[in-house]
Amino acid sequence: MVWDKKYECMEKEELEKVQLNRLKETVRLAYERIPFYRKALCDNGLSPDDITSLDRLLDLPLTTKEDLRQYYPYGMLAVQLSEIVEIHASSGTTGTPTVVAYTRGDIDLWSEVMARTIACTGATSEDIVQNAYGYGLFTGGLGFHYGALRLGATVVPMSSGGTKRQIRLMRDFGSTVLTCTPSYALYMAEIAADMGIDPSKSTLRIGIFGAEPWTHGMRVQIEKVWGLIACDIYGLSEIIGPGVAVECPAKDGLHLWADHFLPEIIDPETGERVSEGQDGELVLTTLTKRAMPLIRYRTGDITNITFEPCKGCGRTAPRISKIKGRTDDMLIIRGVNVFPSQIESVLMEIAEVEPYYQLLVSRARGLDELEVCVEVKERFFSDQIGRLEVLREKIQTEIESVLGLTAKVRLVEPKTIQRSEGKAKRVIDKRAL
Ligand code: DLL
Repeated sequence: MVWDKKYECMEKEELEKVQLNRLKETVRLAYERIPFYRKALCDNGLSPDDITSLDRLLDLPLTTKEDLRQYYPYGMLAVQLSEIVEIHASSGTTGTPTVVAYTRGDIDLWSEVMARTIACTGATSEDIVQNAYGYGLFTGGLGFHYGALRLGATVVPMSSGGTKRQIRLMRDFGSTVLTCTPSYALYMAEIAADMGIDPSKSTLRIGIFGAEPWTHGMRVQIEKVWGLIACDIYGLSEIIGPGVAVECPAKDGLHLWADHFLPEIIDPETGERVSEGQDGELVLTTLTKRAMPLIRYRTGDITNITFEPCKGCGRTAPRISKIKGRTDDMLIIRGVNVFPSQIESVLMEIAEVEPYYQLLVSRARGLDELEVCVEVKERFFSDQIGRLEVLREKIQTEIESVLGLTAKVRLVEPKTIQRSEGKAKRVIDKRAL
């Protein structure tokens, strides 16, 4: 079902008109209410009246996470604190947390884009949505909650964790849609099997998984084990939370709601825009948010964009490719740039291993080393040592030939790599410890 046909299927020229009008309002709001943006515009000799075309966006400065941190906690608000009805924050594991705030109107907007997002995967008001994203300061839980309510579906607000209970209630309630991180979806299937419940026989028909990078290979595994259609959802707290982009069942890129979030792809090194289809960093400008409008916000996420209408569903909303990784997650191992997702792609093609792995980066005698730890399927692990050695070498050669990278491979026993109920920690960088 198309939730909002007018905007999801709008012709490009018409969409650009909507975007320009909304951009003008956003820039004016930011200029008048947020000292950071007033200064940034003045420093570039610009006033809101200069935004006469979408191209003028290029004259506006980029905003970074560092800028938001500097104005912690309320310095980026465009409204009085009394107008704020809800606050979220990123976990802040890498520094000061980033705070995001919503007016009542912003919550309404979030509910709307999330209803659109959930509907885009094929879910309807008839569905029972088991929401296993964490409720709390993380935007996943409440974002899905508001969206499912707006859609008119039945929401089961499980939050993450309590995995056995999740599985029992899933069976008792007959949940048809599961929402959680892809790594948690896998873990839940494993626990279900341990409980003697066959996950592929569950009532689930759709999974809406995101908040962390995951490859197509991982999708195949999850779809098989649960017997559902797994759609990728993308979003980030600073922009609104989940609800920025999502796949339709054609799974050919994530539809980005460009009437609310204006996308650009830039070269992360030079800041220049790259052409359609080329990989780069996603930059987003909010077009309809009141409490914390953001202009040209650097997401750090690497993707590419296409404006071709979707052959699967007919929506014209532009599509971004699955996120490859974050600019700051890219590993540079002896001069070779590699994203963890590229290693995941290689591993998912190897039949003898489980979809559980971890990357350990260290430095020995001034040289970076990468060790790939991956779980081996039970029936192969009990095999003779010789065969395991052959498997180890096969994985090593595969990584080398696909990525041009020499990595050590360590095969570990099933169920030894830590499981995740939220965002998985795939990389342990000992160089930073
Ligand atoms: O993760 C919002 C969210 C909740 C999205 C639930 C989807 C589902 P943050 O905690 O602020 O917000 O983290 C945002 O997570 O910049 C990406 O690096 C990463 N990320 C989010 N979705 C995806 C995805 C939420 N589908 C950061 N694929 C983003 C890859 C993702 N990375």
